[in-house]
Amino acid sequence: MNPKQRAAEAALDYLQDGMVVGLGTGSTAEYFHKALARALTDGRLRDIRGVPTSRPCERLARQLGIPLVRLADHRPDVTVDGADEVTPGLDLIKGLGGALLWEKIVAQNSARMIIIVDASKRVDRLGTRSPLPVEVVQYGHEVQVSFLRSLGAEPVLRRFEDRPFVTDEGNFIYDCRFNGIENPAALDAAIGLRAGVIDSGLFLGMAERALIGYDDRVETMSRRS
Ligand code: A5P
Repeated sequence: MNPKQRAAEAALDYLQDGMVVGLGTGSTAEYFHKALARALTDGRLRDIRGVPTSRPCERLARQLGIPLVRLADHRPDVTVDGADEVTPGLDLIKGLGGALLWEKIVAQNSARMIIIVDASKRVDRLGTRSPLPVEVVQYGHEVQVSFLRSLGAEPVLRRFEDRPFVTDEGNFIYDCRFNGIENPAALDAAIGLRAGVIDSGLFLGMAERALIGYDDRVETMSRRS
């Protein structure tokens, strides 16, 4: 079993019958959806309902037969999602899959958030391995380049098949390279104040636990309180 799948399957231990589960987006989350679908078929788990974090996730969950509900009607007991970087304090960068906004809305409205990653995602400092995705409205998006540079980033507009990548909410994404983010909380606050910038892939203080997959084991990290 590969490390992503190993971490994903370990997350089943945190589910109980009857739970509403936030379904993450990305390749590791897909392993989790498949494991969850198997557990529902073989009776290991019953009456689980999912809240998807992207359109692709919603499509896959439907194909797998995982019952879905709306976030507006059901707050998840737990969200299980992947990440692009995880620090020892369980701060995260997410969003290389383009779903950061729905992912953050679902995670903020879940009682718990469990992260599933392979060991390559571990970092001592955010912004050292992955760019930080920043979602912006399309109107005047070019003016955000100088703003993002003023924060210490080198932003690149994300493209897909020769066009700007468009998120599920119809926005664009700038992938922002930092040489390590010195003060993630200050960066998060600055991004939050800027008109036209919707949100970033900084998930600070949100994950309760991370399941780190290796070739032969899963390591559990819990947030220091
Ligand atoms: C999706 O928008 C992301 O936040 C993913 O959860 C993250 O990019 C991890 O993806 P993988 O599991 O594919 O590495």
